[in-house]
Amino acid sequence: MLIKGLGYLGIASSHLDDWDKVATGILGMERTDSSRSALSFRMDSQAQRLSVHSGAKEGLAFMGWEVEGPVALQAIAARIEKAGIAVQAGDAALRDQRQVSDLIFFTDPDGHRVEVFHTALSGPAAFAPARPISGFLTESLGMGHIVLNSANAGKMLEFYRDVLGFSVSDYGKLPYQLYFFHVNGRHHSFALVEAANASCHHFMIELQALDDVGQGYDLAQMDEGRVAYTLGRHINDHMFSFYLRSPSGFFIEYGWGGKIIDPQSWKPHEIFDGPSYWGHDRLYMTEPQRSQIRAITLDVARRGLRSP
Ligand code: MBD
Ligand code: FE
Repeated sequence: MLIKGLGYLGIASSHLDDWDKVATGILGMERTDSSRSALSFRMDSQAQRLSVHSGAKEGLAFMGWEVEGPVALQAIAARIEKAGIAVQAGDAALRDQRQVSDLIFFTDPDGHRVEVFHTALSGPAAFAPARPISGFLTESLGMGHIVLNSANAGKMLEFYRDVLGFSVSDYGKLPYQLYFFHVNGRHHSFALVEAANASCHHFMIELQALDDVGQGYDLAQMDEGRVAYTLGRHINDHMFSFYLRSPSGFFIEYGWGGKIIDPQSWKPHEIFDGPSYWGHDRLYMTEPQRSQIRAITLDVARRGLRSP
């Protein structure tokens, strides 16, 4: 696999103060220098994992996917160009903004800005979380996962699988199409959900301890309207998590205990049993929508399904 992980994410927002409060106060990320009219957050030894800059177009601004080095960066650029998509090289100013040695960027079939980089710079000191969490699970697994809504899920699937080389982990067809992809041992680093419009559904960051998630849940619950999905556990990646509403409207999944797969032997398969073994009640939905999903989850429980 040329791409080896989700390296960083960028958000455009007109709510920088809220982003600062959520990212540090609830998530426990470390805010670094914010003198560039943008907020920058660390999650580990890497200098920057999440950046939020002020912008009118609220939402996901870019994804940064990591490759091993300059040879892999050239190889992926050639594949993207061969697929008929224009690729641009990042200049010195962009390399500095992203804190990477080199990068390219282009637009995916849904119009999302995608960056591919090699060699993220390390921060000047050890990672210092803003609240006492045990830390984030990153390293060879990348920053976490990102899930995109798409009205073009078929086209997006072809691009990410056949051009970028992501591997399908599993997929669901009903009630709507869902595709999960891996690029390393994390069950999924990327997923597509069939929807009316292209946007970010959520990104997930994974904690090293279950109690980090529980303590984050307590903090999120003190913030009226912040919790979007209650605690629950996913069927495919076994993630124990809750979701909060980010200041940009999309969700952030805060998880622990996600499944690690062996990419060499993994075979993609269809999934049928809804998203969760239990929990993940979508507090933001209308009662009829919630009860429909609750019925699926209660049926899963009645059949005794659980993480092995
Ligand atoms: C996930 O991580 C997820 O976010 C959804 C919606 C379903 C399965 C696993
Ligand atoms: Fe998720």
